Amino acid sequence: MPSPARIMARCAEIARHSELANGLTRVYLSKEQRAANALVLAWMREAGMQARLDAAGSVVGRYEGTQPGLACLMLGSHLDSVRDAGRYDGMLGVVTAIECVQSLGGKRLPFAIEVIGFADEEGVRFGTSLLASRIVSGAFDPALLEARDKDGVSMREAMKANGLDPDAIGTAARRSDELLAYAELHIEQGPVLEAEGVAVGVVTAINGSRRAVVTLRGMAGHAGTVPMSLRRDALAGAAECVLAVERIARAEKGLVATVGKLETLPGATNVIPGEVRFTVDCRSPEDAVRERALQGIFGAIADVAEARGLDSHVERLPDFNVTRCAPWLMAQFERAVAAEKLPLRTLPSGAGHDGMAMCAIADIAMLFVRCKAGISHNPAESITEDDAGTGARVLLRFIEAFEPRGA
Ligand code: HGY
Ligand code: MN
Ligand code: MN
Repeated sequence: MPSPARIMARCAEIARHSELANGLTRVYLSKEQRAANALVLAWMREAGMQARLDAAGSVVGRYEGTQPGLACLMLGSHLDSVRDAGRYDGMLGVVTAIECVQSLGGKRLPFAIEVIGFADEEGVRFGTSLLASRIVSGAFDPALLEARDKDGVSMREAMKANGLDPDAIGTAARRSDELLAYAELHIEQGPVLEAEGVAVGVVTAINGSRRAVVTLRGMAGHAGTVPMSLRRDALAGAAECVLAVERIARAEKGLVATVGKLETLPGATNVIPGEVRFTVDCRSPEDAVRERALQGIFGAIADVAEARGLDSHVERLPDFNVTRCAPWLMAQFERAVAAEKLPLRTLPSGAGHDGMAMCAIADIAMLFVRCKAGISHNPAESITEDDAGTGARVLLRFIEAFEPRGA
């Protein structure tokens, strides 16, 4: 049986690899990620898998089926984190999948199992989410190799510093005939399961999302000499935009929009901000609602810029439409939940996940595990050892009873 204690201990152990002295931040291609990858590679081998890094730096473990080379049930999640994160977002899914393979105790199934720890899902370092799963699903845009992090290091340079060949990144892509399905265990990151006293939930769909980077340019000036009537204050304009984002999102049920990052230039107490760059993250269970809201947001930004004599530029980042989980896979998770004599709860995911990219090459499914007060992207993120065990037992039942589509 899977060991809940070992799952919790391993999530704690990975969490120690952080660029923060007190807290967890682990970004793509960092030295902290190299250390975490080494741990996960060792655990995969201990569980009887061949384990390797793929060309993008994601960790991949393979457990052969009854004969070598069979198509695989791919289980995964991500090993990077947001800034000042919790220790379960991503890591729980990878650690639990390894624990389930270990629990097979050498038993071979009529399919292979692969466990993948995606190296970059949050997009903290280079600003683009689902980077590693888009590479695996063949949707990588090579222009991203020139994206630079906050220190001016390009993805290309960071890959080389990690011993990876940027020009070989395409070899990490997988063909759809190699995968029977992609399944991910993840904390809910929301309050529903806890509110209803349910340990696990079967995900129906992942809300669609779009990110954008907005730049407002005004005129830097002396804080002591420029009269208020003559200012083109980029930060005051950005403040109006942030409130417009909130107002537009509040007007529609199920819609959420967030300005998570805002940079002010030149950033001195006695200088009127000449330039501001901020992010917009907009999501909805309905694509049309999200797109309509974004048109409203971009229109409000243009109006504020015009009224204040600011220049505005909106860079739209890739968007992901609502991603539906495959009913044939949901049914197999529901059977596993029933076999554990647990109440069944199905629910959508407000958070984004790698399945939004992996659906390009495989049908996807997700199993949520209850988390305390729904808190996530926050060091207070937590789960109970009991729920870690419940999630693992349901995932193990799903694996052992897995029937490829049309079987
Ligand atoms: O942003 C998200 O929903 C995910 O945590 N990357
Ligand atoms: Mn996350
Ligand atoms: Mn996540």
